[in-house]
Amino acid sequence: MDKTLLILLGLLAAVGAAVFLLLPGPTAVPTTGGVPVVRTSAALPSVDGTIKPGEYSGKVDLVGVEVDWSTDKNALRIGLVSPGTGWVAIGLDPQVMMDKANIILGAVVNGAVVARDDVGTGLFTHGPDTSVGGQDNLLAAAGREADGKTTLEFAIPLNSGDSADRPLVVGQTYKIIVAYQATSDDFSERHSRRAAGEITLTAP
Ligand code: HEM
Ligand SMILES: [Ca+2]
Ligand SMILES: [Ca+2]
Repeated sequence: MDKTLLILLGLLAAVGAAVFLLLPGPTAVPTTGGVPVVRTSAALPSVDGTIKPGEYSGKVDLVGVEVDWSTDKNALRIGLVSPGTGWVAIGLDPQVMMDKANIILGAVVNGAVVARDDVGTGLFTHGPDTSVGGQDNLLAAAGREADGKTTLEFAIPLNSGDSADRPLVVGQTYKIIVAYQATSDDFSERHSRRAAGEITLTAP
C-alpha cells in the first residue's frame, strides 16, 4: 500500500478516536422533548393513553380529575383523566398560585395528543418553558379522548437541568395544581375547574 495512503488512514483513525472520546456520553434523560422515546418495562406505566388498574403507584382525585403518578430512577410518569374534552394540565411544585409551577398541558386534537412543557409565569399566567429561555423536557406523551373524558399520560425527567424547572426528589411531597377545560383544546383558554393538592414521590 502507498505510504501516504497509510499515513492518511492512520490520521483518519486518530481523528475518529478523538472525536469519539470527546463526544458526551449518553445522558440519563434527554434534554430536548418531543417524540416518545422512553425506556419501558413491564413494571413501569407505559405512556400509551390508557390507564390500567394498578399501573401507577399513586392516585388522587381533584375536582373530578384523576391524577396517577409513578417514579423511576430518572423520570416522573403522570396519568390524568379529566371529565372534559378540552385540555387538561398539572402543575408541579408551584410557589404561589400558578407561579413557578412546572406545568404540563395536554389535549387530544382530532385523535392526536398535543402536549407542552410550561411554567407558571405569574399568579394566573403560564407559558412554554421555551418562551423563558428553557426547554421542553417532555420525554413522552400520549392521550385519548373517549366518552367525554380525556386521558393524558406523559413522562418528564425528575431533574431536567432546565432553568425553567426545579428538580423533583423521590421521597419528597410536592404541592400540585390541576386544571382542565371542559371543551376547548386551546391552551390559552382559562380553566373550567381547577384545584390544588399534593403528591408524594415514593421510591420506584
Ligand atoms: C391560560 C390559561 C389560564 C388562565 C387564563 C388562568 C387564569 C386564572 C385565574 C384568573 C385564576 C383566579 C381565579 C380563579 O380562581 O379561577 C386562576 C386560578 C388558578 N389557576 Fe389558573 N389559569 C390558566 C391556566 C391554569 C393551569 C394550566 C393550571 C394548572 C395546571 C391552573 C391552575 C390554577 C389554580 C390551582 C388556581 C387557584 C390558585 C389559588 O387560589 O391558589 N391555571 N387561574
Ligand atoms: Ca416546565
Ligand atoms: Ca422544562
